[in-house]
Amino acid sequence: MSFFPEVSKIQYEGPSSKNPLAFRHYNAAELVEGKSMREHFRFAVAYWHTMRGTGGDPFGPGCAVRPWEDGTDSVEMAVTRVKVAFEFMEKLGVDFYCFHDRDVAPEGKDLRESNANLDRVVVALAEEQERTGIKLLWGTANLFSNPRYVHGASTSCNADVFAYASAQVKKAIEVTKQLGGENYVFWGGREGYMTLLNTDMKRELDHLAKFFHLAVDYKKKIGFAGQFLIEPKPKEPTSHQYDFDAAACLNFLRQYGLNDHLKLNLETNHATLAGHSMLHEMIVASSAGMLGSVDANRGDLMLGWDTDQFPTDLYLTTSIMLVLLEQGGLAPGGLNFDAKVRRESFEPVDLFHAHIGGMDAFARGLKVAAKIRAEGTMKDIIKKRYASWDAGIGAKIEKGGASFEDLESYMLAKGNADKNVSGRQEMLENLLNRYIELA
Ligand code: XUL
Ligand code: CO
Repeated sequence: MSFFPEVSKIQYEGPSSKNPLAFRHYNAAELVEGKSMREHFRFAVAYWHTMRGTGGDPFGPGCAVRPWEDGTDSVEMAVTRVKVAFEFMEKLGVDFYCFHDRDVAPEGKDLRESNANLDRVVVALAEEQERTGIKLLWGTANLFSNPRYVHGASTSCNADVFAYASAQVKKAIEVTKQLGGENYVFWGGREGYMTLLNTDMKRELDHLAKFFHLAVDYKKKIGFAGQFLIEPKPKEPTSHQYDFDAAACLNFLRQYGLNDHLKLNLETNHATLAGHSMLHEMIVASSAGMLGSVDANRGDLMLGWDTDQFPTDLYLTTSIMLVLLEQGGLAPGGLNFDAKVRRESFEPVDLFHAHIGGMDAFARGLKVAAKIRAEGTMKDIIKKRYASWDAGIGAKIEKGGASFEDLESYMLAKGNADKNVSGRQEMLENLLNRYIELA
């Protein structure tokens, strides 16, 4: 039985194709810089959006047409949905998926029943992974939807909630390991505050760190070899989330001695909510050796919330791919489409259009980035911009061989600094446009 009878396996047809259900740039086996596109991207489908998104918003209920749904949240429905998900991923040709525990299996009346529900669905997931070869990029726990998490999970004022969250994460890590998950993600859904009038920030941060240390201990104990990742986001649902941005997360991890155990999972819409470009976040994380994975999406610059749209912007995908090529890839991380179709795009086929667009935008970004790197012009311009540091006084300062007194004597003798040269921003923007035209 097919859940998407109108769609067959999506093929690469090349840039001149006019078929909306074909790739024009993503060609899984094509080599770029000696590596196949499949290996570069490690694309993943986000189960929560693609399989559980209904299109509901604060002004109306979901209106997504999903013929396979029977209107229940039963375990049987969850098992059927696994088959839908894998047919979708097979036809799309992605190699990975990601889930929260509560996306794949319904929450029960208590922890015991929730764990049992999860176990039943994990059997179905394992079977489909085996049948298709599609793998789990990362698992995670939903520590934000149930009302018990109203004040947060590990940062809740209620110690019992911390205990519940720990038990839930313990199970989620076990299941991720069981399914061969290559990473495990922590996104602090409500780890933050709505008002400081009722918040002991220091105590909450200490608890957050305690929670991560417990997770790290358990990971070691059960021999889970996957990479732990923390996902920065500045706000929404709380007015201030503790994992604000890459820099705040790095500071937190270092302050609490966690930096050898977790890397970052960066998301474009979270970067822009923090007032940063994704490129900024990528460079902060990558230059610290802490960029682990990417949630690929985009926001809407007109709107101040997390719209989780599919990435289509070539400047964005080019900038992401430039950093990934520079750091030698993302594995064991990958590019997870943490993105949802718009409420108005309510037919099943829209899920294909959305992912095809995202994958093509990244393939094109990869080609542009590879071209930029092959020509080397942009890198040379940056290198030349810092030429004064390669010899003379610059080299001396970098090597630590110059004190304030030395620099004063140097400048007293010289009288004034050498003239500055133009930053050439517009010329560089034009150059970038040329590469986008060429690729
Ligand atoms: C929320 C978000 C999450 C995480 C996983 O904004 O990005 O879906 O990626 O919990
Ligand atoms: Co995300």
